[in-house]
Amino acid sequence: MGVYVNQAGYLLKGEKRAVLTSPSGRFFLEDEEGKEVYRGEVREFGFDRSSGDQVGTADFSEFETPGVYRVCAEGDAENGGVSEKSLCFPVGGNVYDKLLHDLMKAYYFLRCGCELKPEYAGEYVHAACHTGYASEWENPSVKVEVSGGWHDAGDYGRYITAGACALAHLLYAYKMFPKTMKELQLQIPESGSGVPDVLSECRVELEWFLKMQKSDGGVYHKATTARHAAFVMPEEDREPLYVLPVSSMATADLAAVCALASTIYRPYDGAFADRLAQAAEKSYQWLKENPEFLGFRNPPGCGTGEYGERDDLSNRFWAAAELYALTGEERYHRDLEKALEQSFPLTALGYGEVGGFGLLAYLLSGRKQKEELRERFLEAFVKEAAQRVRVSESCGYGVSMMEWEYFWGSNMGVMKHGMTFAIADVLGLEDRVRKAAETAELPKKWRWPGEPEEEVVPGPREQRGWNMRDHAAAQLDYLMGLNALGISYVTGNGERAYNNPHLRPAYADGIEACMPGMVSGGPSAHPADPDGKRLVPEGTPSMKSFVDDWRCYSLNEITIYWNSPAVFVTAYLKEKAGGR
Ligand code: 9MR
Ligand code: ZN
Repeated sequence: MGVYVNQAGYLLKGEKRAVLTSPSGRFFLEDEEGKEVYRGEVREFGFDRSSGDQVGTADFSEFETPGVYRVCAEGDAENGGVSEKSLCFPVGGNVYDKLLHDLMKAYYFLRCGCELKPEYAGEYVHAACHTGYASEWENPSVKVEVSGGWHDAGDYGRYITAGACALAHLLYAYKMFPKTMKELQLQIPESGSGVPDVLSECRVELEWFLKMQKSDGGVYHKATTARHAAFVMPEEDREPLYVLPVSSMATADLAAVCALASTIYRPYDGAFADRLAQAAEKSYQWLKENPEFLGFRNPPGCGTGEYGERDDLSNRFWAAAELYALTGEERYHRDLEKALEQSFPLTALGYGEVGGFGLLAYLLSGRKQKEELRERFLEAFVKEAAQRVRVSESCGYGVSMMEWEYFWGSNMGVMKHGMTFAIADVLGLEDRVRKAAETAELPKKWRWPGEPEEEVVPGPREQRGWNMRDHAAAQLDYLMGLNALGISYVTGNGERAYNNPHLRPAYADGIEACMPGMVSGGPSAHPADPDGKRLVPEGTPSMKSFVDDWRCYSLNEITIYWNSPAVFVTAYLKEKAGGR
């Protein structure tokens, strides 16, 4: 039997729950001295498909006394009344401070091209890495200086579309939750300069973006070695570096992100804001001159991340929307409207599909908006959030994931749904979402090619009546341990946090504890690496298909765009709570 909680803790106001795999009976809350401080009845949910368990909820939302507690399930007389206890967790107004700090500080640990010094990195130091010139893959005599930015993930590659996604999450978090994001102190080399640390950290990636732009505005898709390095420290990876050919996705994403960043950095550094705006316009010009989709496939001999896409429709839309937000010029408005004539997912917040960023750009621009467009975008977020409410009501853990949605990097899915709830709240759509959720339908099962259709029998549904904030919080609860394995998926955060990511420096530095703040990709019902397949037996329920093993890249890697939606959701909850 398990009693699962958010190991980072619970804010004073709002939903507080534990999930129990003994679905009925009574529970109580015990303080650090073992004294009972609250008592309640377990609310039975029934069979939860993602975990394969019968589950129930211990709801202690009304308990608002700061402290450190455990949830205890009262044992029955048959086993002598022995109770099962959860891990310890705090309740209080600042429980997410360390988490948010660590999630954002993780980017410092991923910096490339510079030394990580003990003043900022503690024991997780390393020498400057990947500082040599890179050769153009197709024309190696052309050398370019592209040092800097963040390592993408467990590997040492640097990829524009992945970086754009992470930057979009972080910069929109800054834009939408300014108090929290501005106050965040990261102890990085730029701290104390008068610029918020979050912006200093993001500038590291933006400066690298600017280096990846060619003189004609086209943007190299990525900068990597030919193959992923061995599990060595970054400065020991001395294979030749390459920049890979321009893609229209990378070019559009750079235009979008630089336009977005330009406005944000303007109050702190006008010259940098100008450089960003010029870069955005230049790449946009390239897009106009190259209207055809220019995709990306790894050329023979190159085995690093591909980040290929089937089209660039959402990327071009996003670029037009951000340039409209930046300049207010009608030509960009026309372009974004034109881009909408073709179909792509409007609310996506990923590294491939980026439409949702375009919607945010438009809705938050403060520029003249067409009423019908505005309404269409709002309605798109309403529909998406309502469907995600419906999904979370069908999960005993309150997670907005169908049992078949646990793929490689599932934690990003969970956090993106958290973002959707947060966005719906900020845009004032809560009532509309609640109403739409009553009749919303579950998403249609994604099928492997050739997989036969089967009748989907809807499982239990618990209409919890949560607001957007509570739905968003439930996604973070899951990440932080309120899941069927009772694991916190953020290193160094929570009593039982995973510790062995597929992350080269974390392995090669020989230090037992992983650097804090790294978000694992999380469970996948279809492990795509040999170790994962062996270590997670076939038939394991989705939510339990995880193993904390550094070899398993499809289950336990980290990436810059898995941390960033967690930053967004945590910052939202903190800003919304205002210290309570
Ligand atoms: O998340 C990506 C997954 O869906 C792909 O199947 C996989 C294989 O190409 O790549 C994953 O992305 C990785 C990228 O290629 C390189 N950096 C780390 C990314 C996360 O594992
Ligand atoms: Zn590096």
